[in-house]
Amino acid sequence: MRALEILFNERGKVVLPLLDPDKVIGQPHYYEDVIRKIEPWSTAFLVGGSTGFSQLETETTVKLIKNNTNNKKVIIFPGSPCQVAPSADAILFMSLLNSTNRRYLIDSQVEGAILVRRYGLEAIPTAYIIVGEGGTAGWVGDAKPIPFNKPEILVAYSLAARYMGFKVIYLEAGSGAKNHIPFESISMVRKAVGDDVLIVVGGGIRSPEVAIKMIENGADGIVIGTILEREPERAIEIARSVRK
Ligand code: 1GP
Repeated sequence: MRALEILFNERGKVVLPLLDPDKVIGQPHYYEDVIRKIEPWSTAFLVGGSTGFSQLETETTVKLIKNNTNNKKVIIFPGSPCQVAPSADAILFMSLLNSTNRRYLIDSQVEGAILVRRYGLEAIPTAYIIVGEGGTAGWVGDAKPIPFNKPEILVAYSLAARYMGFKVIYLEAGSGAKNHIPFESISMVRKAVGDDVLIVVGGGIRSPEVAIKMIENGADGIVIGTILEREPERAIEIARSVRK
């Protein structure tokens, strides 16, 4: 089954643990254990990061996941075309819609497209939208982050994403963000875009309560990165609460 189909089949309980090659590479044994523990509660794995771009390290991380899981899809969440890795199953083929830099809107995609075809990766058309602080992704991606208190701007971007044919809308508050995407914003985006598009939310998710409320407000799934690195047991709790 294709990765996008799996995501749609699991909508409302999609859990995407995110592994950053830049961190995994330094302590592979620690992450092997983390991967094995979170696997039963995950839909698929994301691999990517905003710094230390390297195909070699991304590929090593993809393989580490493949070797420690049972048939879970590994999806690249690229910070750069250098993270297009041949052993992955799919890639969030993203445009950072609120970037002020055409590199993140289209140029990197043009560079990466050749590799995506060469390696036979499934491209998942994804609108990436940065809200609030935006973290490293916002800074590196030259984003003009949408203020938390301006959900109507987020709705306009999300509608544009839908009309442009994106299949996934990724609402990003930034890795390790103090504040996650507000519940009301998620609910407004869901009402605006209807059910044709998957809504994935990430950045600053640190508790089961928050994750569940995001789903109740219309998110199809969540991405967990920082909490998985720092407190894997807590990450598992979050994942379980969404999968119930
Ligand atoms: C970052 O949305 C992801 O791109 C995950 O965020 O690291 O805060 O979980 P966290």
